[in-house]
Amino acid sequence: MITPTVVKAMRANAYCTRARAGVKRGLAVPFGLMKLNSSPDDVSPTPPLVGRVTRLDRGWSTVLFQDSMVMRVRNFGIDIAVGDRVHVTADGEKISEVLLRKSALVRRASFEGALAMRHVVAANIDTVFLVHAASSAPNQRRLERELILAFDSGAAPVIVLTKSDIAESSHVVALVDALTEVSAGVAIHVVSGTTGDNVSSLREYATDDKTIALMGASGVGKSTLINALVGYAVQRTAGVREGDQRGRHTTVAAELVALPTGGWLLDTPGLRAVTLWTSGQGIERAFPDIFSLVDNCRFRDCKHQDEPGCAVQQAIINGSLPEIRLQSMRRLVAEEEAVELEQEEKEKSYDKRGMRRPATDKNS
Ligand SMILES: Nc1nc2c(ncn2[C@@H]2O[C@H](COP(=O)(O)OP(=O)(O)OP(=O)(O)O)[C@@H](O)[C@H]2O)c(=O)[nH]1
Ligand SMILES: [Mg+2]
Ligand SMILES: [Zn+2]
Repeated sequence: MITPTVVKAMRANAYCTRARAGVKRGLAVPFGLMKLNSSPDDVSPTPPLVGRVTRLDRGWSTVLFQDSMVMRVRNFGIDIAVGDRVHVTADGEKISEVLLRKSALVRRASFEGALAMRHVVAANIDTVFLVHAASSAPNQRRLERELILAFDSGAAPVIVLTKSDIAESSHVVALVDALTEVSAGVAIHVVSGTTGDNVSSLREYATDDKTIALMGASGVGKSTLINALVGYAVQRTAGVREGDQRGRHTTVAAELVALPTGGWLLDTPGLRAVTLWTSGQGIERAFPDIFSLVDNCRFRDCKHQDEPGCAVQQAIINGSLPEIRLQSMRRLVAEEEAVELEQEEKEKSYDKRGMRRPATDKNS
């Protein structure tokens, strides 16, 4: 059985030995990919095994196979993310194929001054836990961004408020109310990773082979929650800063952890900024309150500014839609359009210079 201990063992590099020993002995396939009892000359073509990328470290992928075999292989020039399902070359040296992703959590990489680049935070996920601390002030603007990313990923978002043990119940009620205003109908769970309170309400998402990615600011308690769900300390955690209660970026790389009961948890480093990538339906799904009003505007091309018969402006006037929400959506649409424009410019410059475009990313 794949246990968190097995996944952890990968870090110690000890796991490489099985595969490498096979290669050193001159076998055509890694030890773990051979049929039992077969000799080196008798390696019949077996279909390549599918492994799951559990961690990435500077050009190296850690890949976990179903029989608990773990390999550390090169990923030369390929677009790969934690959670990807992959094939490894017969010599066990590198990834030969990344299988089509069923979902991907993508954000804009935050390199200052650089052209827009996408960063796949997690691949093949079913649920995204958007983690906030129940003891902190509500951050509606951050949640809006996270919801867009989650909806665009193809996975289902769930809002999880941790640290209920140190939050006043009146504060939690006000927090839930504030977040519900912008939550697009997504379920909200209030839990404590430290005491384990209500953590069982999250188990319904962690069944079979399902994968849950946890996303949130540093210090909100993602890794602590993973430890609570797994049942023991599989991920490192650390205290928040005294002064402002912000985290210390304890988790530095995304990591996939297998649950002993089946299913997977994908821990991610705390994001300072939730930057958007080009969107599919994310914005529409994160702002259903505004999009349902738009249908009632008198003009089909209404900009929702000062046009007569604008249902959006009417909702702001009668107090059912906070103006800040419309402003926020406008900013987010503009941010996505800027990324799209940058991408178009990039493609044009490839065409002008007669350069080949980068290989089409089948996974994007
Ligand atoms: N009281 C209380 N403390 C918690 C809870 N969850 C996390 N903490 C504490 O908050 C601090 C940060 O927790 P982590 O789990 O490391 O936070 P993280 O979100 O993984 O942070 P990064 O890895 O930096 O992104 C630690 O001191 C935890 O003990 C909780 O439910 N209750
Ligand atoms: Mg962490
Ligand atoms: Zn309008």
